[in-house]
Amino acid sequence: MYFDKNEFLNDFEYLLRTEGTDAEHADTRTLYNALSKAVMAKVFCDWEKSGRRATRRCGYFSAEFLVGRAIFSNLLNLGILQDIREVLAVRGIDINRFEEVEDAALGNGGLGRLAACFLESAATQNIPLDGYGLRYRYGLFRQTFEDGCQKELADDWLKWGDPWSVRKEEERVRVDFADFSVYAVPYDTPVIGYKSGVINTLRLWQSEPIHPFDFDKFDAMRGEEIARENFNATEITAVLYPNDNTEEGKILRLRQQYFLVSASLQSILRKQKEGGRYATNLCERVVLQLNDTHPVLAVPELIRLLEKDGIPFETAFEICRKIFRFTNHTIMGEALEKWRGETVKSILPEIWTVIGKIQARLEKEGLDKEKYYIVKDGTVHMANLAVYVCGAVNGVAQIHTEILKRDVFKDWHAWDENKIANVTNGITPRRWFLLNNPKMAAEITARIGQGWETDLPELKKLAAYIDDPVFRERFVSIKRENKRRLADHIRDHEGVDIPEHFIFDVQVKRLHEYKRQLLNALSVLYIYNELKSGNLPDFKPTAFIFGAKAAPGYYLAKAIIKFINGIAELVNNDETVTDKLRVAFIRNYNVSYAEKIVCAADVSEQISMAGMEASGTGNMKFMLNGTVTLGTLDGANVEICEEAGKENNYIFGATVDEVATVKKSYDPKKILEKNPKLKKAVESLIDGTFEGGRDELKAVYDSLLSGADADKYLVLYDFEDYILTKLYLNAEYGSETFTTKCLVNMTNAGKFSADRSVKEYAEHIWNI
Ligand code: 26W
Repeated sequence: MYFDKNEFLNDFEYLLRTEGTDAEHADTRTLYNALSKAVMAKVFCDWEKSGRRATRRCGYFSAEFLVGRAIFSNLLNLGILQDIREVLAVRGIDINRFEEVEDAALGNGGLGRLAACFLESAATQNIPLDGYGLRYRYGLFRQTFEDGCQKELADDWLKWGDPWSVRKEEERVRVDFADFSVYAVPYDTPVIGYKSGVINTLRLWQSEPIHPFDFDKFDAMRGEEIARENFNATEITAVLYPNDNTEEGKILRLRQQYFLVSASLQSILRKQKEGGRYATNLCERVVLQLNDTHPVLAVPELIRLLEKDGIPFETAFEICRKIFRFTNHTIMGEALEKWRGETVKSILPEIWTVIGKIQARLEKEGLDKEKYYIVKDGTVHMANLAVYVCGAVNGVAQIHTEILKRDVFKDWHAWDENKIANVTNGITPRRWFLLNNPKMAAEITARIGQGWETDLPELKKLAAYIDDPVFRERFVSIKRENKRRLADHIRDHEGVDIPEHFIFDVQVKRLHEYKRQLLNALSVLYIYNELKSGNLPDFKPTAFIFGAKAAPGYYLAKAIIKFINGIAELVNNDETVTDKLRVAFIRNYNVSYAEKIVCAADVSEQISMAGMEASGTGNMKFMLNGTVTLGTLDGANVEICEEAGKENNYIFGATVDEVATVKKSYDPKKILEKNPKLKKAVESLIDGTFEGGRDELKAVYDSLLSGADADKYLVLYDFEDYILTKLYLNAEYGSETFTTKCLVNMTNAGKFSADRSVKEYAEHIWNI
């Protein structure tokens, strides 16, 4: 891309004038929009070219794309971040002002962020991958706390404008439901590869009424009808469902899913028709990756569309097998989507008919009906539909894929043992290292040269510097600087002071029982009690930093937030421990906050019960930034240990096999009997230690000790090993050994680049 600073400054200032302002007077929003639009004007040409380059492309169908803030990452990838910083400085504008711009949070967590990383990596690696998703009016809720309880606020991300997208009015399509129809209007966003010249597309669909304003109806005073049509249409893409890992068979969600896949398929088919080629040739040019079950209605919808064009069912089915691929992201039963047949039938009757045909085809294969079904007892099982039809299915980390084969999809695996494959997740090292940790990146480049940014295993060359005192000193002091920056941010935003010499022990991720924030919380209380009793004289000062959103309807998750906020208040207001202990629950954890956190952490807590976390990707971000993992042998932690050595991390707890054994005869009460200090920490939930939230805390207590499923996630079982490992880490912190462990992790993070993941998909799954 051609770039000239003076020319750019002219463009930028011209755009400001069209808004009736100038660089000196414009507010952040106006500056942001003018700057972004000026950059957009520069990329159009390359964008156009990239779109025409490949004959075979992959479409990544996903209900979520958690892209975060676009501006810095786009400038970095275009190679003009420094230039723009200077151009702005000429007019007295500090580029960091744009940190005010809110994230596009069109996703819940891991699955949505993975989709965003994959798009960036694909563009960087010149892989023709386009995203297809939904343009939610409101993204994931903003979180605040009131009396320690989570409160949700609407995420009005569009108030900043959306200068990185282009509305493609002429490419709109109609989507029909049984009861009404709507338009789907695409907004295309460029996905800019890192210094690759390649720009792919993220296409997000917005729902709109067919008759924006119907004069006939208006004249006939049928205002209510107009309002109803407007509501029906805009409602579909109004808001992102905030559930992560729990299924909630809501009709509106079904509409969203169908809207996404119908619009995307129609626009893809339309392009194939334009090229004078169609249907059967589709298989040569298009492959579609289904990101979990959310877009799986694409399967019957494609069959429906092909049948309409005169292609027989069986041929259409074979086309689907060639075109569709499916990724599973969780083994949690409650997250495997199911739809009532009656619901599907009433809203999408033609889809219901096609699903019936697929079920009939499955029955003809002569398999055991108890094991192989798509519709059973009037319920549609979306994962089974995906596994039956898609040409390939994958899990997201080795251990997860093994569990899919052995357990979740065991019968399907027996039916076709070549269908299930593994592609371990990855993260983009551009956003998660170059951008958020530029000083460390510069130190690395100074030693091993450029190239590692797009070939992350090159980091292994750093092995030669791990014992170099100068390099070690640089690592420690840059980490210290990052910690200071995070501490400033936390002080300004959360009102908690964290001295930079404290150990920054961090757990940030969605709140879920299986992720066991409660285990961490209990350990903090335990340490607090021990400090008060004078039992931990050598304990090194530690700040426990939490960040997590709970699904609004997830009672226990919210109760755990309340509990942790209670602990924070107790600890932070107790002068007898201020020099040893701080607790901060940061508000509204999101992508931009994560960028500040992962380069400043000393400890990365990845403590899910073994077998539960499909992969995790936060774990990779911390590792890459030179942070040790305090974790279980779960998800990608297993592979982190393979790469960096188990001895260089702090691994504890029951393994997948042990979990299975323990669960056969588990009595959490017995654990408390044997461990009075743990018992004290647990009983603080009910003994009046905390004011307020009595019912919530009691519910947390009961989840550990009452009923047949008490302590489902073995919090109490794993506690002892956890606290010992945590204290062992605390003892090692600050030593040369500890610094070496950090560096060994950074050096061996190469495998976890999303560049590697997308290349594996391209080669083994997409055949691109
Ligand atoms: C229908 C409700 C629902 C919502 C979200 C069901 C399932 C989900 C996702 C599958 C949850 C999710 O984000 N899973 C995470 O995916 C990441 C990317 O592969 C993994 O790293 C995480 O381990 C996994 O929890």
